[in-house]
Amino acid sequence: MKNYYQPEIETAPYEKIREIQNEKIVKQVKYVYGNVPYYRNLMEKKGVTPDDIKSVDDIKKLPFLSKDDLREAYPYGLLGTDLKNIVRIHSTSGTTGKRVVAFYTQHDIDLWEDCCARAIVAAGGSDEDICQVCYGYGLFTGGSGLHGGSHKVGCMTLPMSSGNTDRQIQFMMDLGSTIICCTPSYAAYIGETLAEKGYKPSDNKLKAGIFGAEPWTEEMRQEIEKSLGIKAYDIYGLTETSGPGVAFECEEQTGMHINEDHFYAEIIDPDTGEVLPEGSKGELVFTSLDKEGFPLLRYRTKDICILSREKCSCGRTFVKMTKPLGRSDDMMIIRGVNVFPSQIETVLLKEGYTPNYQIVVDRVNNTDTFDIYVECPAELFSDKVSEMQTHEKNLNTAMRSMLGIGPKIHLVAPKTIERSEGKAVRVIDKRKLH
Ligand code: DLL
Repeated sequence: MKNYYQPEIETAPYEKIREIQNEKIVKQVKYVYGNVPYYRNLMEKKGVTPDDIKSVDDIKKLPFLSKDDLREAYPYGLLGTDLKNIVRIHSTSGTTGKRVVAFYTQHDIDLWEDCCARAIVAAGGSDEDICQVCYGYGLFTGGSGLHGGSHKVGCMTLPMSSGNTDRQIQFMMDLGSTIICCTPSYAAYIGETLAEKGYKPSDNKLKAGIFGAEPWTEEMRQEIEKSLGIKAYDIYGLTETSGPGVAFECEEQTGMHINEDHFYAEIIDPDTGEVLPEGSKGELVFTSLDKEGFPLLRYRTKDICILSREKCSCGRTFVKMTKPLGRSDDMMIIRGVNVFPSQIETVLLKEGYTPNYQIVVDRVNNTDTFDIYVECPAELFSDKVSEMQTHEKNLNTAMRSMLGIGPKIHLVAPKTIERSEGKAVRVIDKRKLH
């Protein structure tokens, strides 16, 4: 049986979705032009007025917004309504520069929670479920977003927040949680801890996990599915567009459906800003279609992905996005070679290592250094130096063939790389500090 949270829209014919988008974009552009002087200035500079926007086809005439604009307009410059109508804020965990602060009216929260509810139902959730939310609560959007969605679906919601893994496991086992929501790296850690405590995957009642907020590979999905005995679903979003639930995976697990009645997606060439045709790889750009508090038009996410309108067996008609294949800004250039952390993770898991690793890039005597610290699984561990060197050499060869560049591999003892309860810190690029 197929389950949808809002079937009439989730399975609407493409023409119907387009009609809704066309209606909404005309209103949203007028709203932003009238309420957000910062964006009105950008439109005026480009010589565009709301009258030029008659359908989503005209979106390409609008100026882009980037994180730099958000910094410049910080904190209130992109607000779409009076502060008295705002009921909440969320914010990014950004460690450099000013944080992004997003504003929500009650209407925005309602629509956001609907998006998260769609994701939970797509993962098989219903009011019969017990949903353990272990994304961080607070300024981060993960906890509140999935929490609100879980309420809407009618699940019994466990507002655990992240961390305190022993307590997570105790609640999970005692209350019989059936759905877990957290970052994939935390899911992997919970799986590992369960095994250490002597639990088999079949000992828990979990059936599904909703994981996102950071890049993760197909190999990592398989590992989590095995260790927790669940089906693992991807969920995508960013603070600027409200949070998780901009896009979510269905049972086909072949990309995430974008909630197109609320967000219009484009793929652009990150260098030229040119809109690329469906199927092209490029930077994802979102236009909110019905936001009040923080209505962003043509926001550049820096996430690199591909959109596809291929028919999905789940019956949903929303366009699908691939997992972010990297970010136009987290791509590392090491000795002139483009390297994405996700490629490194793919090699590690293929070679039988765990996703506990750290990449350290530095520059010594004008030459980039590239080191990867990886925990050695117990079955590969040996106290013979020569054996360990052989493992390191093999891993170096596998990396070189994937990346075109060979890192120095350091196998370290199990459990020595710090575990994450939120987003894992995978890359330490010391070059940026110079
Ligand atoms: O991470 C919102 C979120 C919370 C999404 C919980 C999913 C689940 P930010 O902290 O603003 O918001 O970070 C947004 O994280 O631009 C992507 O680069 C990355 N990201 C989010 N979801 C995924 C995903 C939240 N499923 C940034 N896969 C985005 C890969 C993701 N990267």
